[in-house]
Amino acid sequence: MTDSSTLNEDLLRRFQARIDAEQRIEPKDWMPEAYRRTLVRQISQHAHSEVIGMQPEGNWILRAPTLRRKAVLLAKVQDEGGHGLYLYSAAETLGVSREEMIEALQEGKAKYASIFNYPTLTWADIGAIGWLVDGAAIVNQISLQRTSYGPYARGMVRICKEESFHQRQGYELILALAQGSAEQKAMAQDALNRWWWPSLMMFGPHDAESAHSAQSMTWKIKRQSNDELRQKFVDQTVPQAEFAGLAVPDPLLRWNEARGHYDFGPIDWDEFNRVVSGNGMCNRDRLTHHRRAHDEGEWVREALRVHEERKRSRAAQDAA
Ligand code: FAQ
Repeated sequence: MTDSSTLNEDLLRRFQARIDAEQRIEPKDWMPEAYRRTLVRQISQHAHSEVIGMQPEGNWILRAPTLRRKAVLLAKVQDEGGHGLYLYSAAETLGVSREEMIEALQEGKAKYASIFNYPTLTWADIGAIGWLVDGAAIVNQISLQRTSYGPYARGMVRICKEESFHQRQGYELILALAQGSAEQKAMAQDALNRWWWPSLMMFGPHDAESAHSAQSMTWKIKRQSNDELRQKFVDQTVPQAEFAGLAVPDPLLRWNEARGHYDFGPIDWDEFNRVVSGNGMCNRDRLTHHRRAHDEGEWVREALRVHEERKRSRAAQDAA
């Protein structure tokens, strides 16, 4: 055995021992290249999801029915942009630049959550996104607050606090519709019908089909599996639907006394794969809009570059 492979094995052993001892990994610590790559993949895809996720709701800001609803929605959409920024910053600590991540998104090389490729057709969809999409996101993100990489875990703590407000405003909106006129209740039911299954898909493929889960669990990047988190979401959301007087669109859904959980019907993985591979209802629109907004912001990036250059040259002159 060569000296370098002994050294590498020793580093790997110490790295895993730190993880097993619940010590956080920080940017300057040694880490295996595959750990770094897995984090860049997951954190950047998470960031892209937050930013692309602004589009379906942004679509309704000008059509919010009251000033109060408009202020809430505006704040929520801005929060999502902020989450994207924390997450891009966390990924940058792993040696990847913002430009590289944006390029990967725009070239279709990096994914974002499939759910944001569904359209927001009615005002009730805004309630459904907060209640179900943020509700699913928060179940996953609470678990990620204890992820092994320090900057990602700390970002999640703040994000979870904001996500909790997002979920509540969505459920409150849905409740108002469900308790309103027959037409409003039907609108809330229709939104639940369309967003329920895509929300369950947010947790990713079943554990047995999940390419990255086993390694990510060993590294404690993921603390709970896709199926465990999905079950948690179903268990907490079904009583909320019942309280609102809405029916979850799953004929196989029933409480299983022996398991202490709800059983639910099969997920349409063909639909999931179709949407993830770029052929959902809104994939092309989402990326076109992102490219346009990014191009329109070029003057801001240019102004920042020039400002930084001037600051540097002034500092150099002062030092001379
Ligand atoms: N959509 O082996 P796994 C939000 C991909 S934030 C698209 O299980 P992993 C807030 C996966 O990337 C929502 N692709 O992968 C908000 C991988 O592809 P790759 C985002 C998906 O990473 C609310 C392949 O399938 N949250 O909503 C999806 O171990 C309202 C194999 O899957 C996060 O990103 C999917 N649903 O587990 C914003 C949380 N699921 O990379 C605005 C952080 C799986 O090999 C409005 N991420 N894939 O090409 C995670 O926890 C994990 O990455 C999972 C997937 C659980 C998503």
